[in-house]
Amino acid sequence: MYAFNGEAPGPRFRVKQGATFYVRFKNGIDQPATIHWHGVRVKNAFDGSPGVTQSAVTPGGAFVYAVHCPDAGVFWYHDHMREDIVLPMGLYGNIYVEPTTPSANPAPARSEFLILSDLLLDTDSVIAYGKDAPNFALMGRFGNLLLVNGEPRWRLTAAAGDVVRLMLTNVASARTFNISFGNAQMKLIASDLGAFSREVMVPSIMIAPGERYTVDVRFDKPGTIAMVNSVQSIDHFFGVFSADVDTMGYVAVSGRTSATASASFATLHDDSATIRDIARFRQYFAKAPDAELVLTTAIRDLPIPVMQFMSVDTMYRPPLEWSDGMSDMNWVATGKEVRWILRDKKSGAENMNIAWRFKQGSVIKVRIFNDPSSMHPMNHPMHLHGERFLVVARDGKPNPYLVWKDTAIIPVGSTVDLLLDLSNPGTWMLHCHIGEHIESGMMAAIKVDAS
Ligand SMILES: [Cu+2]
Repeated sequence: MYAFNGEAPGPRFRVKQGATFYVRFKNGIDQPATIHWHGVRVKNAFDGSPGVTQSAVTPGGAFVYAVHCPDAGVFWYHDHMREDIVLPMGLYGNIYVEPTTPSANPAPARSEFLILSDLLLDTDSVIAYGKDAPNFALMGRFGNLLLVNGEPRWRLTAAAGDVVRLMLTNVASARTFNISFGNAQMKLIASDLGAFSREVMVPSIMIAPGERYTVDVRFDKPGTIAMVNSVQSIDHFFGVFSADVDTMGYVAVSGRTSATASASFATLHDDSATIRDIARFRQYFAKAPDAELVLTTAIRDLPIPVMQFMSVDTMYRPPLEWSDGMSDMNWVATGKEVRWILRDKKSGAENMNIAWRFKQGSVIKVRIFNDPSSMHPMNHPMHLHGERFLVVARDGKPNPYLVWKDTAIIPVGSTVDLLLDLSNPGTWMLHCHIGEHIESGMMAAIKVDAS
């Protein structure tokens, strides 16, 4: 594995909102690297975007990052070079930014950070990565070993009645997780950059690569409760689904009485600070899109049987790719044959040729359409650096669950409206967070001019 300071996941940073911390980064691995502070609205020069905000730090080289944290929440940092390799291989860690004004809503006494990832192994080793370009370039690399905080068997102990706050971060290259804890009740509290405007009970928590979610979970009865990833696998040829459940860990709930039982668990609180903050943007919710993106792909030179298979008109295209249902074809496809594309609907420009330019302080609606008729459609978790956005509508329907985000999943065939709060000047990457997709071209840069 690769590691930060010998640890995978890397050390967790814990700072107060408004603080700036400095990181002296020395590259001790065998390939160029940069560090990106995912979700943190840092100064552009310290964003760690290779070729955009800095040149990659060569092996043996160094760079000092000043990481200013204006927003409270759960963030993460990772190497931004060859993400198809460095994400599964361990170059990630959490940043927790404590709010300066604590929420009026009570938090449970206990909290845990859960970093979700996966690793693709054969009997004795990690399956090799592509040298010059990623392999598994179609759906991305789905691991066959699921990890929580780098461990295959996560463990937690609790007392009956305990409410535990879990802060989840998905650092997997391609996998979207759907997490639940037996029948334990779960309340959704926060996501990427702070609290939801209103808490909501959820049966499970779906989390795409790059996203964070905070949930309160109540463990009512004594016993052993499995933490599971519960998804639907798909046979692409026949369009047949099958249930797929993986146990990622266990919570041992003892019969002793909880010392921390939270009486307010059943209450769904409003977060007045978030509501006030978002209220300023409501006037823009219904405006026409300022810019539109289409997500698609271009594929060439794959073996003929693979091309024939993928061109079958009746091949089933699921809105979400939960697992790798066609791994042989996926493995053989590399970033040389597959090009993933963000296309500006108006100009037709693609990826780094998209030259969007806005003024600092503008509020921009970007409509993203994930084209289901492309050669190989797939869900894409889109991530914007250095700014924040609201998902205001999905397929024309207003989204009632408002929270500030930096990453949002765009299912196949869906149209998603993002409202961007462009408060931070600089040139910021907008890209798919699937490691194999960004390394196969699926990125653009947005220029925000200082006002
Ligand atoms: Cu993608």
